[in-house]
Amino acid sequence: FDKSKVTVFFVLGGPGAGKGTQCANLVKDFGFCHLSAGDLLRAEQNREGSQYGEMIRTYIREGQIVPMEVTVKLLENAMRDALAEGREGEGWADGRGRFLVDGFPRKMDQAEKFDEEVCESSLVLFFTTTEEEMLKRLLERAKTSGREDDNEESIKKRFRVYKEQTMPVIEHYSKQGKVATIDATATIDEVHEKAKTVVTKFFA
Ligand code: UP5
Ligand code: MG
Repeated sequence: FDKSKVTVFFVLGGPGAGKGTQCANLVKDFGFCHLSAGDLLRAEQNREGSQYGEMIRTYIREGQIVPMEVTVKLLENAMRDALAEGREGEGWADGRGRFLVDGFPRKMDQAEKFDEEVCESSLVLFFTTTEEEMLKRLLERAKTSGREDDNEESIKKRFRVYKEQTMPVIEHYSKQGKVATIDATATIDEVHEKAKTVVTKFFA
């Protein structure tokens, strides 16, 4: 697809920081197309005939990052489909499809590949809160989520991978001046207001 026709925001933050929740809110405000890398991987894991199903399941349970080729391809396909169907950005005014790419890139190799082969992001929304708060949220969600990685053991592994592999990605984009840090230690509505302000400024 034509890179000049899309605006991509990456959405990062630790496990349970509230990325998915806030993306859903921003979709309503700004007509983004929301693509969660984790959701795309879980869908691929469950897709009949997928050659990657078992591999994805193992990586996710261990909190490890699935080899980037798989995830980048899933995202690229999802973006192409959304553009073809006109799902990107109802209500967008600047003539460019708006995408929130949630939970990606979480490792430097993914970031480099996506920037080179798909497109460069315009902004990184970075939601931060304490590990204690994230653990509390994830254990609460575990009661109903059915996610195989919402258990204390997997969560601890996800925290470690986040610190070791994803924080360098955030530092990398910080140096490019692309990161907007949003304190996510507040109610969902309060965090939403902060995120909305950041995005409004960007489009102004
Ligand atoms: N909640 C949200 N905001 C709240 C607030 N302000 N106050 C109180 N509660 C709040 O929120 C989590 C829970 O907290 C919910 O119950 C919510 O109601 C509540 P959510 O919005 O779901 O948080 P989110 O940050 O999206 O958490 P998630 O668990 O999705 O984050 P992860 O980054 O861990 O998960 P993801 O799905 O992105 O990735 C899962 C796995 O996939 C990875 O560990 C990895 O193995 C794999 N993966 C890759 O390999 N490659 C990729 O590129 C991406 C993923
Ligand atoms: Mg999520």
